[in-house]
Amino acid sequence: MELHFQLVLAFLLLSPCFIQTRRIRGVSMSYRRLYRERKSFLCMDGSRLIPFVQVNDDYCDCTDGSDEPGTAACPNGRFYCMNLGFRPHYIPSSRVNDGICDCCDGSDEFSSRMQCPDKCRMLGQKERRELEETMKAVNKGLLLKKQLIEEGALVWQEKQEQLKQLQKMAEDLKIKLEDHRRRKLKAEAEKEHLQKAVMPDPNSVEGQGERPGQAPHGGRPRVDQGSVFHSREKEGKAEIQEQHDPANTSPHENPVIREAQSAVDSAVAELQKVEEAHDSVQMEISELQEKLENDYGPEREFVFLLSRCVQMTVSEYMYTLCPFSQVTQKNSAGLEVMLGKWSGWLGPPDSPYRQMKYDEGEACWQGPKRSTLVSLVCGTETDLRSVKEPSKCLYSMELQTPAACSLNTQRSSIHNEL
Ligand code: MAN
Repeated sequence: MELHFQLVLAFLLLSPCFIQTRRIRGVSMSYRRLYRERKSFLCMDGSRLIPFVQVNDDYCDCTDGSDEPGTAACPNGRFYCMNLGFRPHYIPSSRVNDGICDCCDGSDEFSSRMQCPDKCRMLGQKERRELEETMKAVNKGLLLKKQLIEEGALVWQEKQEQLKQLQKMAEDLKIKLEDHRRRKLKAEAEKEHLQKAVMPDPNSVEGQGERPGQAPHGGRPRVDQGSVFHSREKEGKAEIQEQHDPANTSPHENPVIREAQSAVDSAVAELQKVEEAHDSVQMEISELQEKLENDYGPEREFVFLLSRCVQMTVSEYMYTLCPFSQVTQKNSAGLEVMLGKWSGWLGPPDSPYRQMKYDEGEACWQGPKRSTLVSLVCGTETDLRSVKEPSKCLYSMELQTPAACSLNTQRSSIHNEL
């Protein structure tokens, strides 16, 4: 019985079918046609023609390693893992029978002490389940993205209206500004006129040679126009004096001039207020215009982010990302540091919206100015997924949002599986 079994085994081992299986081990289906047991084998680089028995005989004959795909004989050989039920792939031939399971079907350890069970089906099932989850998430993300695009359209409209209002305000303020400039000039002219009326002509002979504050030839003393500092007592006296003898009163003690000066002062103050309001409206306009000029994606899918800031706490720091604006970091003592201002999209040319750059942040001690790279990934929520500082003062964030979902995300996931 035992002898019979040994004979069957010997027959099987020597049968051409077995030899072929052994010879073509580690070869993909598409290359199998090059490994034909009844013919000689031509090295794939065309360098040598060898008898087929020399294929996978554990001796390297071809310089490209193509005669030994199933052994570790050639340093540049590669072994094909069929991995049925999962993904086929190549491993370097040096890993064949090295005691480590590389192929999930265990085919690379065909004559080693290592027992490699076939895990491909299980891995394939796991990956397909994960893929289904991803696809569900992407599909959900794509639906949510539609809502975000609508939300973004409203934000866009609001911003446009805000811009119109600001521009109207700026126009009104400009008119007001001109009006206040005129008022100031008028007040100044009135004051000058009144001053001239109570003061002698400085160009007259009488006024020549006079020193500041000195009375020209017994005339009224000249006082610096800017100084209107009097004691109340003095003021009272001056008013009385003027009532009796206006010619004896200094121009600044003269209530009419004082009134004219205060009219000038208030005109100046009013003008200043309007100028400040105009400047701040102009500043808001240019900030808003700059925002509206940004690229928010082909469907303006990222506009909604203008009205959102996202936060994440990592160890002692709280990070805040206000998209298209800035990134900050607050420590536990409440000290806030700027990690970068919006600079632009930085993704690769085929998907530029995959990365945002924020730079020109607060300078790092003995280091560069802080800057942050934000990677956008498809997710069903808009939130920070991670924040890291891979090197000192250079930060990286992962922002998940449905706005980053695309059919490509779906396709690339499917593509991975094949
Ligand atoms: C602060 C933080 C850190 C940074 C150091 C650099 O502590 O901004 O993220 O690494 O400064 O000195």
